[in-house]
Amino acid sequence: MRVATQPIDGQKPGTSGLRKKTKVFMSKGYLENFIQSIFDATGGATGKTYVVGGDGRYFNDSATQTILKMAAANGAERVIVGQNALLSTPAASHLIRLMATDGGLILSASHNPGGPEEDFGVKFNTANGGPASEAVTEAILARTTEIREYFIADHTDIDLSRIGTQQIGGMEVSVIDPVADYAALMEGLFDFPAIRTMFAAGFRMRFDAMCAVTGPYAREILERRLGAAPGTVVNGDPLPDFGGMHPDPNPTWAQALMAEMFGPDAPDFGAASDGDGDRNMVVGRGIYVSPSDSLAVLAANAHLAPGYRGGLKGVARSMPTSTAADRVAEALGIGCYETPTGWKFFGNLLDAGKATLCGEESFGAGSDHVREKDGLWAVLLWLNILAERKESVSEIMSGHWHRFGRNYYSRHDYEALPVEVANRVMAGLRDKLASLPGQEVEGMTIGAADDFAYADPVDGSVSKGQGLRVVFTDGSRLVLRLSGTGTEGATIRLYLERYVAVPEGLADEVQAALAPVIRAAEALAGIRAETGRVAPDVIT
Ligand code: VG1
Ligand code: CO
Repeated sequence: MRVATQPIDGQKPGTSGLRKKTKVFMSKGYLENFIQSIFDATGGATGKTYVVGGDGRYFNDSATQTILKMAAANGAERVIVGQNALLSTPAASHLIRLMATDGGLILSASHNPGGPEEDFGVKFNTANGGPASEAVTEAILARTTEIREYFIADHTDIDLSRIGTQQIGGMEVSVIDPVADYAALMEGLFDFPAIRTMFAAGFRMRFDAMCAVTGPYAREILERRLGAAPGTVVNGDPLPDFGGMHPDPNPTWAQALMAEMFGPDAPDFGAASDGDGDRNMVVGRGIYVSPSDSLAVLAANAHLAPGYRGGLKGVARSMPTSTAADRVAEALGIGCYETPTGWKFFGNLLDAGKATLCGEESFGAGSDHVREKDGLWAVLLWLNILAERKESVSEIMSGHWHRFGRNYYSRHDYEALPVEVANRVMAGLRDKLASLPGQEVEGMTIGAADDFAYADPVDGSVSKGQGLRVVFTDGSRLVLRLSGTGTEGATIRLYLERYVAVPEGLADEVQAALAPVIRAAEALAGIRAETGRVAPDVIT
């Protein structure tokens, strides 16, 4: 069936897909226009196969039905969909590759809250399993501005609870177990017997799935296959509103986990994942591991896991992520790449075999096993390392810092700012960048300052305006950029880093260690002065 439509403003994909208020996505033609634009901008859907699934948030199921009917009407040959429309982002990436499909549609606004009053989102991944490149998202956006019609099959809803094959006209719909293939992939990468032995010997863990998509994956892998005690996984049932929680695994939003890990009788290891299962937070007994440090530790120890025994080809990190991983890459004698924020920039490096491990300061880590960051993968690699080294998380961190030095690191988020105020702060700093080198602030000398631009070493494409950075001669850094995943106002992210070659000890207060850099940021960018805010909304 052909339906006439009109272009809708603002369908511009951000850092990771198109995210809007759920009500906006549910409004007439909104989802349909965007999906049709994806098909149109990528050469049509005729004869193609896709993977479809989402994180279980409100509207996930009916959006999936719409997409299935649209794929059928656009001539697709087959769609593989997770049972009950569920698929974590890394599991979807794996299926796209495993089944050699033409791409996938992932329904998620990731770590943003879900529900009728909250957020919804759609990500389009290409045949390599990774997020669409900027060139593709720009073509999709261009199509949304000229779209006049979309196609949708007049068909009853598919029973997505029933595993097996059904038809919509000439298109096959394969409803599959969302967990099985992913769990098998993990079993091939990690030493499950060694981890199982560790659990059998009394190792205790808490995994907070935050009522999001990772629950069924974590229960199957941690409790059933690895023998972790029943109840290890909490908040393990995906709920349309994530149980009212904010499924963002950081110390602020995963408060209950943090309290348990820092409380009496804490388990040996704690972890949490986000809405769509691509993020992870790792906590030891009484010690929080920053994502930047986690990436460095994973890089330094990955060879202990069977999947990485041959060593790493290289490491890549987003520009705002701390340089802790760079020190490991240097010691290992492997390549190190610095990309803009967002997983789409890692795809080429992974495809070209330049990098094996990638990571972002925003609780994302992953490898060349898929083309997305992967929360549970990071947790399993940590478990494999713990099982091999037979040390606690704090012993591993302390050993790492003594060997490589410590990159104190923190991110300060100022959320829901009026857009013009946020833009003014950014413009203020951007305008003075050229004059900064050589200046002294808070006893530190500025060595370099720029607006980060990235030239992709594989395809030569250039991405400009990826964050303002100020680097001091002692290796300290501050970075300022605007979030590209929010749905309300603007969020300024301030990233802070200070390197200390000989760390004084584990107990060091990170914010105190970063105090001079925090003061320098205020002196240079004046976020608090300009916004009237007295403190960040979220500190990670
Ligand atoms: C944030 C993070 C970024 C991450 C992106 C998607 O983007 O900072 O590192 O890749 O979310 O993650 P932004 O533009 O708001 O800073 V997810 O878990 O939403 O797929
Ligand atoms: Co996510």
